[in-house]
Amino acid sequence: MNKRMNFMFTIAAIAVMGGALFGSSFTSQMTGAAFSTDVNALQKIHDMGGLELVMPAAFAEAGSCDSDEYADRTVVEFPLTGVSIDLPRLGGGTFSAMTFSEQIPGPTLRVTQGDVVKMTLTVPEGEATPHGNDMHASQVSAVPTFGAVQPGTEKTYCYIAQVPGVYKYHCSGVNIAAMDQHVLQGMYGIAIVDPIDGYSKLAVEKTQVNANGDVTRDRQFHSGDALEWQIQYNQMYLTDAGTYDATAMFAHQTTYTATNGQPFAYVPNDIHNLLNGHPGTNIFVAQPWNSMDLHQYQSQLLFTPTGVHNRIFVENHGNEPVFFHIVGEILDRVTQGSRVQSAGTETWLLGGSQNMIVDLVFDEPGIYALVNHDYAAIYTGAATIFVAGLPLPTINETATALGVVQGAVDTGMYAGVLGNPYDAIPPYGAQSIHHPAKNVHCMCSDAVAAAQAESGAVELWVAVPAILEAAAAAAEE
Ligand SMILES: [Cu+2]
Repeated sequence: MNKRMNFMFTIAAIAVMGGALFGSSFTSQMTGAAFSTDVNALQKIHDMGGLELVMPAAFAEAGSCDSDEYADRTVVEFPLTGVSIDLPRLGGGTFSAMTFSEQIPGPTLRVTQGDVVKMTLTVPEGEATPHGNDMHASQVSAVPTFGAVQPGTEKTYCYIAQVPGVYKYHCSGVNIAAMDQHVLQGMYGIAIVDPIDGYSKLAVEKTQVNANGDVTRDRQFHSGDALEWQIQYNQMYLTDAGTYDATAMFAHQTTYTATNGQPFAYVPNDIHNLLNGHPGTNIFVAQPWNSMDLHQYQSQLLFTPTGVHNRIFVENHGNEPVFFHIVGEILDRVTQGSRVQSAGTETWLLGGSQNMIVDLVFDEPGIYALVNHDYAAIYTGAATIFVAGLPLPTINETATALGVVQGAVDTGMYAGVLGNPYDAIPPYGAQSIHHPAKNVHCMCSDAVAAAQAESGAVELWVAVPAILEAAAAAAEE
């Protein structure tokens, strides 16, 4: 069996397993052929365009938005577009991305527990393939709700977000055929469901020496309000031409590990080199997206003050586990759904399609690397740099010389001057501490980047050279 045949067989086998799971009438037609190498039977599935399940008429109403249960609840609309575009890949060139609304990950939905989500997926005319949307925050019949939406059409379904937490949403492919390709090439995102009674205050474990000279516990409490982040992991499997490499996927041979759609999305770059007073000199070893010409794709840093409650929404969309660890820090609390799973822990494990909320306070100014502590993941893209406080003296001096340091000093972090990357920040909720500024950053089309700028995010590739030029001119006078 050649590679391509092997690939087609496996896809078909998965499709049939999915059918068995859904108890479809189609599965019974396939009994006996499902796991054989009967290519004719497999060809039949392919010709059918995946699983076109025959459902009883009553099921056709699943996910309807016309329900008495929805009266008196807040309805939150969540429109998405399923569209294929080319996006840049690490090391140059592009890859054949599949996206929700021209960005990877797709837009983040944020609702409060008990809200109704009204999700509409539009697939434009001319799109090469149908798409679907499986929202893990819902509890509805998967069939036909998550089924394929044909090009030139749209589909809406509704559900009540009953359980708080972080939830993946992802393309369900063409009735689950080619779902792997659609998700791994970019069709994924998250829904955040805030708890109806809010986020709890955070207890951080400390010790102190009391008046008698005894070392005692000194638990410190922070309010439920927090500076918030979103970090989503996935694998990328690419051929040299930038197309999806199914053979690599089945062998679990990761090309890159994407953090919010981009390997090494949050590490230093040209801008930080310039502000560090050494243009052209890397202040870190790994700076793979290192040119202001890369615009929204240039990597950025995550800035946070010390002593502040951070809340990180984490989702593992991928095929590999995530061993979530922050070098130099301890995770003060880990929550899944409405349950605290751990407090004061070094690393927390997320399997595929699993999520958590990490609460932590950075104690000392410095550089902290958030990693998937799987070495294959770290070196293929799962390294994210948090800069806590104002630990880079040269940047402080440069910013002072430019007259822009006050913003950093006032906020206790460089985001006061540089902003934090747009795509690392979820939509604000009732208990969000707002970031002082955002900068334009995403694995997205120019149109999405322009929309970020329009909403007030700073285009650093425009702003920083302008500031430096003005400073140089002022120095000459
Ligand atoms: Cu799709």
